[in-house]
Amino acid sequence: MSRFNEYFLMKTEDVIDYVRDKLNIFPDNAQLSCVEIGDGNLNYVFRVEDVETNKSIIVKQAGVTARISDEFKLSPDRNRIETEVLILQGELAPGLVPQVILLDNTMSCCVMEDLRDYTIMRQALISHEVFPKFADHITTFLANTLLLTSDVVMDHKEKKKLVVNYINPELCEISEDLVYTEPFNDINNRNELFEANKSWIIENIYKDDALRLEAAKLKFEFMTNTESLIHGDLHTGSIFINKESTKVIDPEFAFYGPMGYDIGNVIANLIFAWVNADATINDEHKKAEYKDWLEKTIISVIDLFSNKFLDLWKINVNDKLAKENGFDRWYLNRVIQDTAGVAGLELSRRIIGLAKVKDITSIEDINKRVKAERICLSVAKDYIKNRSDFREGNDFIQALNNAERLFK
Ligand code: SR1
Ligand code: MG
Repeated sequence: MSRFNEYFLMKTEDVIDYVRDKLNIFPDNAQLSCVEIGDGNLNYVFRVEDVETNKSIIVKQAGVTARISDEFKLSPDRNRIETEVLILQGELAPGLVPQVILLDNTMSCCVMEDLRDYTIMRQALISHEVFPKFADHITTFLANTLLLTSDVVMDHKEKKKLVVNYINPELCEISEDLVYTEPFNDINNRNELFEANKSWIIENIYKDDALRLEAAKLKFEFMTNTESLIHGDLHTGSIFINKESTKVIDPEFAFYGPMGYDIGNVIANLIFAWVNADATINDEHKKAEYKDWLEKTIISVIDLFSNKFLDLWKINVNDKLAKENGFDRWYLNRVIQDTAGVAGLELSRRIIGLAKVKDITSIEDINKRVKAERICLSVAKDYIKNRSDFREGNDFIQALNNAERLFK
């Protein structure tokens, strides 16, 4: 009887046995090595390699608590959700997610292709690399996975079955708390403010009742709008990239929620890269060039998404009433407004809350980090409070440039 018939959290030696037991990928006599390479907040990620041929695969296992803290008790069922969603997204957006090799619900783990020729996008952006094809790739991913899983396109009963299959209460609760509730007052006592910005945040964020009211509206949109099967955590740490190709990974927060949640996360994380560049590139010409590429990318993410969404709508819409003239644009406008709101929430929570991003924490100069955080929080307030004014990519950049001017 296999020792992998009952769940336990594996160590590297176990993972080698596991791969030999479950898969026929490596020859019986192959010498295998295994290292844990995960740097996310929740799971354990192992690379298993044939030492002789360098052929490798990834084994990802979910624990019963988050890797970042035992405070978060989490069902390992998130591994099933992640793997099933990867398979579905691979059908809807071919080539834009990694290949799944195995799903094992008993061990709460999955095996997938090793993306060795790729870098985690956050790291690459911090190193100021450009990816000219990113906007095109990510907008295909967003438009396809979001619109094609919605009621606009799907048979409504089939869609409801997916809503049930992807109920993800524990991971949703993390987002409800960390993204929506906690950044706007320290209600759970978990926020981690950068000391030099503490009083500014208390004055400009915690004391802004109108901002909290808008966050409340967005929170209940997130909790009640079963619009599309969303990725649920689409930051630049969930993207593997190189010059030619983009792969979206880690959809363990996936559930049926509002489309704008995914698009807003992409926008906010490009803005983190923008403030990082502003703070860390010394050569003024290179700084301007890199910020300009990021601005153009942000504009393209919104505008290409909108074009692809409307094109896909024309071909795929099935609901009879959704074919009504003008409904597509009305619907899209709502998604873009929600995108602005979510971008503002993500910008706020990564600075105020406990789950930080390296783009900000790696800024060593205190004054430059203060400025970077204040730009993010100022544009965040604009996105959240005035979200109904946001229609096009340019609107997002104008708000960013307005926020930058406040701290010149
Ligand atoms: C306790 S988990 C903290 C954060 O890490 C994940 O990547 C999500 O973004 C979550 O909010
Ligand atoms: Mg993740």
